[in-house]
This record gives sequence, structure tokens and C-alpha cells, in this order.
Amino acid sequence: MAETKMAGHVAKILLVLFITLSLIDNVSSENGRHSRFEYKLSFKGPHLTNKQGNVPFWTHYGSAIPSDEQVRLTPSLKDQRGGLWAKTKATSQYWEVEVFFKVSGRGRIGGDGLAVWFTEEAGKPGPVFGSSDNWKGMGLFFDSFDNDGEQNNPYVMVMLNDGTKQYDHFKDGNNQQLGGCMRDFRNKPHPVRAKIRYFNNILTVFYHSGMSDRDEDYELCMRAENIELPKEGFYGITGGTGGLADDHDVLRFITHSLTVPVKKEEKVKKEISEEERKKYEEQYGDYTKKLEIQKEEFQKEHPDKKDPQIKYESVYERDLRLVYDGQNSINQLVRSLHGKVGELTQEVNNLHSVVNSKQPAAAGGGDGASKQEINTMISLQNQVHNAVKDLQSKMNTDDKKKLEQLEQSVQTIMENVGHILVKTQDLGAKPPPCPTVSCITPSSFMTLFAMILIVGGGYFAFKKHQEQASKKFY
Ligand code: MAN
Ligand code: CA
Ligand code: CA
Repeated sequence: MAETKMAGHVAKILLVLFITLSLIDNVSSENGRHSRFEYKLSFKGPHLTNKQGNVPFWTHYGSAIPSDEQVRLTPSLKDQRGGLWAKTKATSQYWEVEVFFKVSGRGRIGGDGLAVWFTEEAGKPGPVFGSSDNWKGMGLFFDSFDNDGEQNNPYVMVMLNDGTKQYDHFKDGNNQQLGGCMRDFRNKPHPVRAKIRYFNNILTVFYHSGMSDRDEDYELCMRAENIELPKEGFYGITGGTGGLADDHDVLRFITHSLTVPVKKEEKVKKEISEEERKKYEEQYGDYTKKLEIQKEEFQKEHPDKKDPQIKYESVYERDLRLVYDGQNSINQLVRSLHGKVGELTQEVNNLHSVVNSKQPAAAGGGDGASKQEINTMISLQNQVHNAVKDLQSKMNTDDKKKLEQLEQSVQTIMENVGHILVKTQDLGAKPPPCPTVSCITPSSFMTLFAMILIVGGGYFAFKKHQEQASKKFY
């Protein structure tokens, strides 16, 4: 009676534990992982096979016989090996596989068992439950036969291998297992199930006894942390028999890839910011292009201007430019005036030599006034020349006086030349022939003088403007 009560309590505790574990698993399933069905790594009846009798996306070897509802990996015949492997290499780092199978045999003891694989390479017919030894990756074994006589079979266990280990068949891999649980999976009313989850380097195996068809009836079989499985690999399921034999049938193989879900808010934020970034980049690109085109157009229309920004001249800049432009034009005019005066000097010198050659007596001392006049004229010319030079170097001081002096000097020259011409005509001499340089005549001289007056007038007008502009700066 006490024993029954005790068993009841243990059962209750186990139930609570199972429910708690299931809840924990459900919660993490909803929040901690994103699951995606991998149809090329899965199969499920009915209509398991195609017309050729193959399972789409899978290959089988050995004793394996696919049919509409299942794949019989081995019949209950001695020493059979059969296998079924996905053709596609799985590339998801984390994954979950759910397998539905049946192990059935008439005997009280059967053999040898069935294995689910995730390995770097697909297995071949071999001694490890129908597959090859020295695999790289994970094998989940359903070992029916108790080879080492420890009375611990049927047993469910995980064995990892880096390719260096050989499965110890006669000790049932006793010291090679990562973890496992002792469960009798033979001859159950419903398919037995196993769920293998590899996520965040944690490997977990859940076991469904096949006593029901309910999805909730899974229990934890083993769990191991810090597990490194191949990043990519092949899924497979194989079966083998020995002296004893069972039917090993697989009904379903459902694979999901698992990923860490990105939080919705973060995703939306990221997408928006990414979109905005792209939009701004495009806008900036468009703007730069337009600006370049506008610059080019401006350069074509205004080849004299280096930069389009000149277009947007300020009032200050405009006034300053006017001052400099004005000074430049005055400089040019003065230089031109200087050149003309130089020409005038040359003309007067020529005239001087002609007069001297036509009047040797007068030049000897009979007419001293004439020679004095010429000397005076040359002196005045020099004055004009110097005055112009001064004007050029001291544009900003006593400009009026200098120009007035210039005017007077030129007028005096004109009068003197007039006198010389009158005297020459009185002596009966013809006007001197025009030499290589241009002749100066009263009319051309008047023109020159008028020009000087115009330049002077223009200069005064400019000065007035300059003074007005300067007032703005101070
Ligand atoms: C024989 C041998 C073993 C096998 C058992 C059970 O003893 O074939 O390899 O494990 O039968 O089938
Ligand atoms: Ca065994
Ligand atoms: Ca054993």
C-alpha cells in the first residue's frame, strides 16, 4: 500500500517535471528561435515515393526499400544494412530534426538497431547500424541488442565523432556516448519519435515512446552544452541487423533550420534607417550631378569667369570691383597719353633739326629768339612727360593740379610749334617732308589736346565716383 502511494508521488513529480520542461521548451520555441521547414531535407508519407520508387531529394542504399507510407531500412532478416540519405547538403548552422519510426520483430529480443545521422559526408553501407564507421558529426543510436550483457538495452544514445573513433559495437559504445536514455522502442502501438535539436551549441534529444499519437508526449532523453557539430552536413537514417533481426521502418523525417530571430522593432528600425540612408545618398548624388551640370553650363555661357559664385557678387564686392576697374582704365589711358607725348617729343626734335638745317645764319646767332623758343618747347615737353609720369605713380594725390599742369604744358607746346611754323613759312622754306615717323600738324595737335581734355574729364568723373564709393566703407 505504501509502495503504491510512493509510486503515485514519483509519477506526479515526474509529470510536473515533464510539463515544466515542455513549457520551457515551448516558450523558447516561440521566442528564442526562428524555425524554417527544409523540404529538401525532409520526407513524409503518404505518397512518399515518386514513379521510380525513390524518395524525392533522398537516396537509399542496401536493404532499404521505400514504399508509399514508409522506407523499410532493413527487413527482419539477418545481417542487413540499409540507409537513406538526403542528397542536399544542409547549410544551416542550427537545426531540428523529428523522426517517426517503427522497430518491430516477433522475438522478445531484436537487433541490432537504427541510427539518425548528421555528418560531413553521407554514409555508406557499414557496421554502425547500417552505416560506415569513423564518421564526422553526430549519430543518434537506437540500440536494441545488448551486446555487452549489461542489461541496459534497448538504449538511446548520442555519439559524436571527429572521424578518428570506431564505434565499439560489442560494448554498445558504452564509453563513447555523449548522453542517452534507456527506452524500449520496439513493437509500440504508434510510431516512436525522436526530436533532435541543435541550437546555440546545445544538443538536445527528446523521446516520444509511441504509446500515443500526441505531439505533447515528448520527454527529454539527453542534453549537452558546448557542442560543435559540422557547420554543414548530410542528414541520414540507417538500420542494421546481425544474428538477430527486426524490421526497421522510417515514416517521417522532418527537418527545420533554426536561427536567432531579429526583434521586430530592431528590424523595422534597421530597415527604415537603411532606406533613409539610401534615399539621402541618392538625393546627394543627384544634387552633385545637377550642380556639376550647372557649373559646366555656366562655364560655357561665361568662359571669362572662373567660378559661378561670381554671379552672386555682394554690394561691397561690386563697389570694390568698380574702384579697381576704374583705376585700371585710368592707368591704361595715362599710359596711352604717355605714349602720345613721347611721339610729340620725337616730332618736335625732328622739327628742331629741320629748322636748324634751313637757317644756318639764324641758327648761328642772327635769330636767337627762334632757338630759345625751340629749347623752351623741348623743356616744356619734358615737363609734360614728367607730369604724366607723376600722374601715373601718384594717382591719388593732387590729381587735379597735375592734370591742369599737363593741360597748360601741352597748350604752351602748341603755341610754340605754331610760332616755329610761321617762322619757317616766312623764310620761304617748305614744310619739312614727312619722315619715317608721322608728322605733327596743328590739326593733329589739336586732336591730341582734345583727347587729353577728354581723358582728364573722364578721370575727374571717375574720382568723384570713387570718393562716393569710399564713403560706404568708412
Ligand atoms: C550476433 C552478431 C552481432 C549482433 C548480434 C545481434 O551476435 O551479429 O554483431 O549485434 O548478433 O544481432
Ligand atoms: Ca548493441
Ligand atoms: Ca548494452
